[in-house]
This record gives sequence, structure tokens and C-alpha cells, in this order.
Amino acid sequence: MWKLVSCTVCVFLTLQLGSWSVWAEADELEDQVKIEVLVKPEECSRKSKKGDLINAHYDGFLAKDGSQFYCSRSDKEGHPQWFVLGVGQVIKGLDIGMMDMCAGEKRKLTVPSALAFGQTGKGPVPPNATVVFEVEVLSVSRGPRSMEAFGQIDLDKDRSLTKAEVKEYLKLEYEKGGKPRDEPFYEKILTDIFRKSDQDRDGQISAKEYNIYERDEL
Ligand SMILES: [Ca+2]
Ligand SMILES: [Ca+2]
Repeated sequence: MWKLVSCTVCVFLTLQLGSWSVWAEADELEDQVKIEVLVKPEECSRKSKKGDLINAHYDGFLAKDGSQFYCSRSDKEGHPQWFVLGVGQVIKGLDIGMMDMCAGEKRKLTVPSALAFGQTGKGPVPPNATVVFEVEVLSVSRGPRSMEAFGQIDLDKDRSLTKAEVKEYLKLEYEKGGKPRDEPFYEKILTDIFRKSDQDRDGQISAKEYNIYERDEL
């Protein structure tokens, strides 16, 4: 939750300080994500929030020379990435900068190293590097991450989620939204969800494994 809090604080500071913005800007460079909206769809029934399941493309560039270090359109066979927003499945800068986005929206996010790959860097990203992401959100749906949802998903009430249970839940959610999908679609989300959540690889998501993401909401 601190991420949202710190973000709000920065916005607050910027608004309050007005003409004193010299040091507010310095502060911004250190620990704030710069968000530029490139494309905003006219119709937006649902904005992304913490815990939502997001499907998105993102390309990553180094701020200093514009060189590209990641492209989700060519990496991993060009599939857009699935992740749960706001819970640390992506770098902090994306968790912060991709809040309140609609399906179809594109943003350019400038992320300071502290919210990206930090002092050590990662792969092609050198230490202390500011990075720029161009993100395109393809879909936003309610993620299987609230305890209320856990109770609904866990059909046999054994405090553990099987793939069949999660799949049933996802199907209902998509049908409710008027967008039923085909089998390969669900299989892909399920594989992603279990790869990220089933820590002990026993094929089930226990309440404890599920709860990892709930703790910081308290
Ligand atoms: Ca169960
Ligand atoms: Ca497990």
C-alpha cells in the first residue's frame, strides 16, 4: 500500500507547493513515475486498480539513449503479458504507473531506477538507470485476489484453489462481462496465474499462497 501512499503524497506536494516546485521536481525525479497518456479510448467502463488482472504489451527503453531493452511484442513469442496489478509481479514503476488505465489506453511511463531495476540493474539495464516504458493495456478484469473472491473461487471450501476452480471463476467473470473466451485463452491465464502464485508447485493455490498479496492491504 505504501506505493499508493507515496504517490499520493507526491501529487499532494506538487499541488501544494506551486511556485516552490524546484525542490518538488527534484524529489519527483528521485521517486516518482512520470505518466504521459498517449492514447485514451473514449469508452472506458473499467479503470485498472490494485488486484486487477491486466493483459498488456510493454516495451522498455533506456532513458539515456533510447535503446530498447525489452519488447513484449517480440519476446515470449509476442504474447501480451498477464499480471496482477499492484502486487509486485512487475517492477514498482509499472505497478504505480499502470493504475487507472482503461482497456485500449496507451501510456509512456518514465520510471526512476529506484522504482525500476535499482542500483544493480538487470540484464541489459545498467545500474541506476532511468527507464521508459511504452505500455498498451489490452484488457482489465477483476483479478482473483480479494479474500471475497477467494471464498467464491473455492467451490469445495477446502481453503485451497485448484486449476478447475480458478478456471470456473474466470469463465463466470468473463461471461458476466459479456466476453466469453475460448479454451486456449483460459489455459494461458491459468498457466500464468499458477506459475506466479503456486509457490510450492503442488498444483493448488493455498490460502497462504493467495494471501501474500493481501497482507499489504491491511
Ligand atoms: Ca478448493
Ligand atoms: Ca501450492
